Amino acid sequence: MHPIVRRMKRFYTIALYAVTIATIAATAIQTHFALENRKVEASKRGEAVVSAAESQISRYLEAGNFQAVEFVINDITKRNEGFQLSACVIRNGRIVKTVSSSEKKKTFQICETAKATYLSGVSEKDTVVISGVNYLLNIRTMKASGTNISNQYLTIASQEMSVINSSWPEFFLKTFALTWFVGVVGLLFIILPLARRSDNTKENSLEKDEETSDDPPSFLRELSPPPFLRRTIGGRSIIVVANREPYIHQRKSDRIEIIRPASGLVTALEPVLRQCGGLWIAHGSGSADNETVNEMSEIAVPPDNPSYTLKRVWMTPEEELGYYYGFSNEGLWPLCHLAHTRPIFRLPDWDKYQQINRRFAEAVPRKGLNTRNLILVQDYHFALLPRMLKERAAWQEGLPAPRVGLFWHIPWPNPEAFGICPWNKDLLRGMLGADVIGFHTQYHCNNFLETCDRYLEARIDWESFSVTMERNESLVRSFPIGIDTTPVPALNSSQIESLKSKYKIKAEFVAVGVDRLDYTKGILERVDAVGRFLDKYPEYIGRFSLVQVGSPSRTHIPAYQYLNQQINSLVTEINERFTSRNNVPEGYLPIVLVPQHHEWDQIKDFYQLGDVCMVTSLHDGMNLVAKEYVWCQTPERGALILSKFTGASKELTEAFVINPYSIEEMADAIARALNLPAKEKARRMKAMRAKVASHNAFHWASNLISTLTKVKSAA
Ligand code: GDG
Repeated sequence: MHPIVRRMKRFYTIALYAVTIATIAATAIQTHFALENRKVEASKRGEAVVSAAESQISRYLEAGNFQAVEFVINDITKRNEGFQLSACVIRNGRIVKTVSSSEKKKTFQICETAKATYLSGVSEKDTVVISGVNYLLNIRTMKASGTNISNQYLTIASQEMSVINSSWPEFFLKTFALTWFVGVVGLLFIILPLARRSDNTKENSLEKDEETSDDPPSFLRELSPPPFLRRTIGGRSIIVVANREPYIHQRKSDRIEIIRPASGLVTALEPVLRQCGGLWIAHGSGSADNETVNEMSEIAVPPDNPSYTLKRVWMTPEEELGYYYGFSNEGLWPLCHLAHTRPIFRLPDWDKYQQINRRFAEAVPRKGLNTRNLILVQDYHFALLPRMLKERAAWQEGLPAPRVGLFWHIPWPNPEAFGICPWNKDLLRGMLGADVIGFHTQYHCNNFLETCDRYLEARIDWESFSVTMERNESLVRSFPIGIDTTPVPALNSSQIESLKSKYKIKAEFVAVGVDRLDYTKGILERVDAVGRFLDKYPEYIGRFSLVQVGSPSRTHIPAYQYLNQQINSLVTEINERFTSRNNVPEGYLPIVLVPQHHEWDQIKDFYQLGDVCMVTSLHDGMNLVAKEYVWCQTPERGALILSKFTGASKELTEAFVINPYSIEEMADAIARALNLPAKEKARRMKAMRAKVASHNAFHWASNLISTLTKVKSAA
């Protein structure tokens, strides 16, 4: 949500409370004085009328003209104003007693007074005339004989007058409702259009908003954790264990460069630690990493505004080769992704995997840890770590163990596929040391439970979705991950043009792809689909380009080296095919490949360049690129093509959901996305944007953490 809109909402809520309280007070005061005034005025009017009438009555009574008396009294009553009551006792044709209300007295008191005064000394023979005028009630007048009737009349009058007394709350409520309604409607009329205007302005030009705002621009602003996350964490300390570090120090000749790695895990988790503090334990993989830490191998990060601690764990190149490139990325990565790359499991790699898991377990501090601490173990690099943490000697010696959560960022395969791994049982046993095991989708949770059912002697509870093994119960839940939804400044058209000229993009229509160069991301299929699109829709030759941003990844692994070669040769082939024609603009390339790492600020710009974003993964736990594009691109411009094999496709249903194995389907989807009417484009993008905003990285962390804080720790 745009900060101005957020501020408006906050202001609106406070204003609402203020108006309500002020209205209550004002109405009470107003009611009091208005009623008093009315009574006083009514009394005065009534007094004047009645006293004039009384003298008439007494004259007529003296003359024995009861008809005239009745007429006068009726006349007073018809005026129906003021509350006054008078009672006359007539004996032998003379008024022997008159009781009249006095100014300001409440009428029921008057009635009571009249009754008391009148009843004393009145006999059966006496004639009684009672007249009453009341501005609310039409009190009848009476000429009667005897106590009973008069008494009855006074009782009626008395009861009716109590209505006047109850008119205070009634009057109050009416006035209050009216004032409150006027206040709120007024606020709505002022604030809502302002809020809407500010939202629209943001879509078009966020920079302008920020110029006029008192706050610093959004990209400089440090967010504090949203209240729901602060509540969930409730003063607990968080320890993240992940292979990838959020900041890598790299030596570049005589200076040190800080790099933010291309990693979905870092994208989602780093904002959480940045806002909540804690400890991030990761592999120190940069060439200058050990020059920048203290004797505990720790460094405060982010470098420009430290808010949490990064602790680096060291490993030799040989260990990295076995644990990271070997077992994790040649074994588990292809095992969990249905991308038709054969997993490779080697015993030495398995040894290194166990060894490094143990080293990371040792890096988790022992001192002071108890059940209030939360250890969030990340991903397939650390399947053994949860059990190792639970078995640590210190905790067995009586100290309560901290709660351990394991989040698996990649898909979980079916039991047959997982059975390929020679150490499948060891991996499962290791994972089941965690109190909570999370996946992106329910489908992966189901696969996991079925896998445990197939390979372990463990109690599987399909009702509570948990697995109990060796006294530890692990809840298995889906926690779809999100991104940091800090507002992104919109580029104006001249910035977009200069970006195009920087990357030599000659086309009118641009599709973007942003990926780690990985065979699971369907980059070859995407490039192929662009070729097919230009074949099928030749009017776009010279007018459409795919800009493929690719961050080199796991380049030590032969499968990745081979992928890079394949991408390069397919891109070259397609570019040659469509640029050898006569009528294409000079310098035009159907596919602009940018195979290098970029900073986040540049990635954001690439997203805004894309009329279309292509996410064509063959298999993906979630895929954050899809969410980032939806968040960064303005709704009027974007369209998302999204593989149905991503976790994101379960949420972003307004995308063009495609099968990346169908080149035809992808080619047609590009055409449909480019030709989508602007209104429909905006509708789809806005709907997806709302979903991204309501399930951001903080919601993900909050859900995971709150589940973890609720479980009963076994140790
Ligand atoms: C795993 C799962 C799951 C890309 N190039 C650069 C760069 N990126 C950033 C993107 C995005 C992230 O990398 C990639 O996100 P993915 O979701 O595609 O993630 P994977 O790395 O495969 O991660 C995946 C994810 O974990 C989270 O749970 O969604 O399914 O495979 O944020 O913007 N970032 C920078 N420079 C680049 O050149 N800085």
